[in-house]
Formats: sequence, C-alpha cells, structure tokens
Amino acid sequence: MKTSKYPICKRYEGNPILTGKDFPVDADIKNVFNSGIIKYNGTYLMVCRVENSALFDRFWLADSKDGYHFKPRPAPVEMPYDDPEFKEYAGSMIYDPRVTKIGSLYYVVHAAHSGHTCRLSLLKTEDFKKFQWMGFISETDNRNGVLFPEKINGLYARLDRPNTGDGNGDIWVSYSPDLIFWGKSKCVFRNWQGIRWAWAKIGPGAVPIRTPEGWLVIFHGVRWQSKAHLVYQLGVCLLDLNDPAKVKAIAEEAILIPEEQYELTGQTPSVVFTCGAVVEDNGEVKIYYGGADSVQCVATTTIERLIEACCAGQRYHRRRR
Ligand code: BMA
Repeated sequence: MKTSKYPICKRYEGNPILTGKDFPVDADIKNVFNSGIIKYNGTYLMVCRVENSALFDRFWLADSKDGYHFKPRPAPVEMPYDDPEFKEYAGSMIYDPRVTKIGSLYYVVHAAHSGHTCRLSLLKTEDFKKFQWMGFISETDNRNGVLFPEKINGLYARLDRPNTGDGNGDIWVSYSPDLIFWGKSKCVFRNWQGIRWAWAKIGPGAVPIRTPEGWLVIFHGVRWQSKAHLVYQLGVCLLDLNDPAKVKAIAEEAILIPEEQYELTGQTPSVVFTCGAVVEDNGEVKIYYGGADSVQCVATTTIERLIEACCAGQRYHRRRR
C-alpha cells in the first residue's frame, strides 16, 4: 500500500484554538467548531459556528492577526429571524458556514435545519457588519454546500452533499446564473469510489483552491467503525478546472484522521470536519477544522503536499485497474 513520505497535515501545537470558554460567559457557549474562515482586510476572520447548552446554533465572528490566536467579537452575527421563511427552516439550527469571496462580495453558504430536514441557505455581505439573506438554494436533505471562488464557463458553481436516500452522501457539482437558481447538477464522485476509508458518505469541505493542476478540494469522508460509531476524516482531490465533475486525482489516504484527545472525545467522538482553509502567499495552507463537534482547531500543510498526495493516490489507482 502506498504511504506518504511525511504527515500531510501538521496540527498546531496550541490546539484547540477556540473553545466555548473564549466567548462571553452570559452567551453560554458550549461548543465552537466547523467554522468558516476568510482573509479580510489583512486579518483572519472566522465565522464561528457556536452552540449553547440548549443546542441553539449561531454564527459569531472572531478575528486574528496570525491565524492562530482568535478573539471573538462581543456579540453574535445578527440573522434574519424576523423572516418567517428563514425562521421556519433555520429556526432551530444554522451551521457549518463556508465563506467564499467572489469579486468584491463575500458569500456564506450554510446548512439550515428545521428540526426535520436540512437545506442549504445563502448569506451575502460586503463588510461582515450587515448580512443579507439571499434565500434557500437547495431542496431538502442537502448540506455541506460551498461556492467556487469564480464563475466556471460563465456560471457560478458549487459543490454540495445531497443525501442519496439510503443514508449516504456523495459530492455533486451544480451551476447557477445568479446564485439563486441552480441546475446542471452532476455527481462528482461517490463514497467508496477510489477511497477505502470513506464508505459511508463524502462531502465538500473548504472552498475549492485554484491551482495550475486543477481545483484542490479538501473534503470529509465518513465510515462506520461500528454500528453506532461514525468516524469523520479529511481527504483531498483534484478536479478539472473547466469541468469540476471530472476528478483528476484523489489521495488514497486521509490527510487528517481523528487521533488527538480533542478529536476523539467530545460531543461527537472521532470527528475532524472542515469548512474552510486559508492559502498563504508561500503556498502554506491552514486548514481550520472542528474537533469532535466541540472545539475549533487548525492544521497546516502546503499546496505542494496536497497535490502530491492526490497524484500518488492516482498512480496507485491506475496500477490497480
Ligand atoms: C455532519 C455535519 C457536521 C458534523 C458532522 C459530525 O453531518 O452535521 O456539522 O460535524 O456531521 O457529527
């Protein structure tokens, strides 16, 4: 079996970088995890997913100068709860925000759970002070949506994870002329297709990263370890720049596996889950991820290592065919 020369991701030694205790006491925040991230005006801006003891989820901004030390703002993001349509579906849970900059605007795709089922919902902001709700952008039973940072062949594009009806989830791509109406949907790849460690479901994670080799996509893959125990890991693949439904290569190994105490124990044991990454000018990639649905963490790697991991996997799969 092919193994990598070195660990693909290196955990930050100060993990977790945010816990519920970092937020104002009266907000009663118990968990902070699966947060979105973007570089904004020279600072790292995290759109934190926070949860209180009643399991009410909100978004809360936190700022950092170095990408490791984050300071939450005094109050959560104001959401359009006065809109009855939003309230009906997102009333109990908004979660897993993914932030994409397109042109001069910032978009947050997030999951909105009515208590019965989940949809993708879209927010837009210019300045992270005022957020405009653009509506729901998927039917029910869909989550983990993420926008590409540019149009592809004249259309906005997104990856998401519709549940395929049997408890599974696969990665799909869809296109839109206006970010509201979506179509031309195609399955990109299915769980178990090329990856041994994710036979239950797979879904997109961070915003796709443009490289000369293709779109680098960090995704989550899930397997049943026992009847009642799902394990969430991170993987990486390369998609064709002009047609992201075409997979160019998938890393054979997971790039981050729950191993540390803060990933193995918590609300949901054995979970590493990402909603965002920051690419530095020198090619370093900071992957922000939730540990055990409880705390916010970060690990680093490079574009080069991620591409190498994808291509090594591809050679392995070619050999086997
Ligand atoms: C997924 C999402 C994530 C969560 C993960 C593990 O389906 O709901 O928010 O981190 O499950 O529980």
